[in-house]
Amino acid sequence: MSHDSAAIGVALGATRTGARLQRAGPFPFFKSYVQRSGNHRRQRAEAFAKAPTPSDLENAKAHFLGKSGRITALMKGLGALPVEDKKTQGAAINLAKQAIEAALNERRQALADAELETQLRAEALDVSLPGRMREPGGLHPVSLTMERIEQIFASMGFDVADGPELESDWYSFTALNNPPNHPARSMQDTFYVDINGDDGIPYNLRPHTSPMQVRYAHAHNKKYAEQVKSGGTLPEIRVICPGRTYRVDSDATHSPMFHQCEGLWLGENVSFKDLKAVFTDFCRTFFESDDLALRFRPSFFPFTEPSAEIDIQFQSGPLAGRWLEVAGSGQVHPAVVRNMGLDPEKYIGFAFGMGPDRLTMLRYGVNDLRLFFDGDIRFLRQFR
Ligand code: 2NL
Repeated sequence: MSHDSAAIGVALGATRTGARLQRAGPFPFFKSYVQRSGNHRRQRAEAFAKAPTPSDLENAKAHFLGKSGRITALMKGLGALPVEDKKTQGAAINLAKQAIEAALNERRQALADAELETQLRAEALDVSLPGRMREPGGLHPVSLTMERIEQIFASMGFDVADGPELESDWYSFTALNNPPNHPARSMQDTFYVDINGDDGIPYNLRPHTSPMQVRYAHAHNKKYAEQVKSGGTLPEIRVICPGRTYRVDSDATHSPMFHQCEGLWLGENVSFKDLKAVFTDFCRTFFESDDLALRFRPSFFPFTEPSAEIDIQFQSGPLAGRWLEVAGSGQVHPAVVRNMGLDPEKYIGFAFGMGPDRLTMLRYGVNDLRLFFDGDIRFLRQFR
């Protein structure tokens, strides 16, 4: 507003010149202009100052400087004046015009400033607010369990092996004493892909981690072949194989993708007693409880004979007294030992398979397996 008044001051100076000239001349047009010029100045000042938006301001400008604006009309009127007056009046009009333009620009700037001010206010940053922190990541609860299992078995001298999730029919089934068309294959009904293996049978998504133990045994034999050939003994095979596995199954307790961790201990004198000792030790360490009871319940698996389910029983806590199945196990079937490239008359041992998903549910009290695979951060962040 005060800037506008300053601009009007300039305009006043201009018209003062016009007024002096006016007194000397007999031209009613300019007389009336001078008489009204005070009003014009006020009107102009108000018209500009009141223009609330840039487009209103441009309309106000048209009122003075537009095609049929007042200044334009004055300019047109000049033509009728004598040459001397043309000069002086022309100069006066120009000064008035400049003053109008100055006032106009002043207002334009003020409106632009106000707009910028509003925008800055709207986009204001409160730099005193604490920043939005990126949450630290964490391991998935099942990964925590896998790492825990690996660490416990590693402390008992077991190697940890890894292998392909896409397997040949031989490694997934045949090598494990599960010949084509055997009804026991339906226990591990899995997914097949559109690519055939060398045997003409489609590759499968491994339904258990057992193929990895067979692969590990082959690699082990190869590694020590020279040593054995020159009269040495083959070191025992002690390995666990954790990983993703697949079966056609999906409900609250089964997921088409799940996890397994199998273990194998083969040597010249490895017995069921060793299985009991190793697995009891594992369970007590895993569940951090010394008064955990174990039960080996007779069962059937094609790759072990005899076979047993392993149940555990907590003596205290929310699950106390109930028998909970945690693993399958057994003495490795002689046919499987042979498929591993070893003489079943010489090598004997045990294998077991457990579900890290289920162990995670038991350890943390999770009641629906699907929570592990939904990817809901509200569930997962509880395990950090
Ligand atoms: C289960 C059953 C089991 C095995 C897995 C195995 C592997 C080889 C040879 C012999 Cl290479 N056996 N694995 C043995 C018995 C049971 O798992 O229900 N797991 C969750």
